[in-house]
Amino acid sequence: MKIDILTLFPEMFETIFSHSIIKRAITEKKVEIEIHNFRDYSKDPHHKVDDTPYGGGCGMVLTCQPIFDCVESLKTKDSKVILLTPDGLPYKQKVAYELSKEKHLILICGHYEGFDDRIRTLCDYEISIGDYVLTGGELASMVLTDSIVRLLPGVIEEESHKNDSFNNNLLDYPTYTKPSVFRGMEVPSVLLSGDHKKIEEYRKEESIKKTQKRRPDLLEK
Ligand code: 6GU
Repeated sequence: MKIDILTLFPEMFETIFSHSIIKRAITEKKVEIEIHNFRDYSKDPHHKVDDTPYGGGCGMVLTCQPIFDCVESLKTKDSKVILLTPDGLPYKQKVAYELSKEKHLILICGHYEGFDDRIRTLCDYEISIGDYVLTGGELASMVLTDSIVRLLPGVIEEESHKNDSFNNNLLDYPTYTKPSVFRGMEVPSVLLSGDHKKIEEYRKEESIKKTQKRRPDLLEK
């Protein structure tokens, strides 16, 4: 998979993908991630990328030209263009799975007070990562990239994302490791029993109990 990210703040991405699983996915060529400063595409003599809103109001609005030119220079028949915006569709694990099957993603990070609404015509999807407002789409594009790359074939064992929270609308069961007693807190004895059928039942029950307690909305789906 190739992921192109359009931003005015490329420095924000310098370390985020240089660690752990995403770093390994890049080294092993499971994914290629490229950061583009769309200011470089501005045809304005001062490389301006924003202007005042028609109709008045406060703040500056991202203009069409640099973003259109940047997207059009990257886009192929295999591309899906995604705008990160608080008024987009809520991002869910199911969407991450769907996007992980694509060959090429182009992520556009909005910034400042907003963007010219005609930029939406470039996009296949508009996505929000939650009901709160960020200063820009950069963090959101990092969230999408991380959650999608871990699902690419060979990046982590499929067995480990089969049990992820939100699969089957259930939260994860609790896990433990050595020692079996820490400061008087004991690991549930069933996990030490070696009875795999019982362990599986216990985990399923714990998943359901936790979901009922913390996220009953998931069970209603
Ligand atoms: Cl994608 N962008 C911004 N600016 N704020 C957000 C968001 C995105 N998702 C939730 N809040």
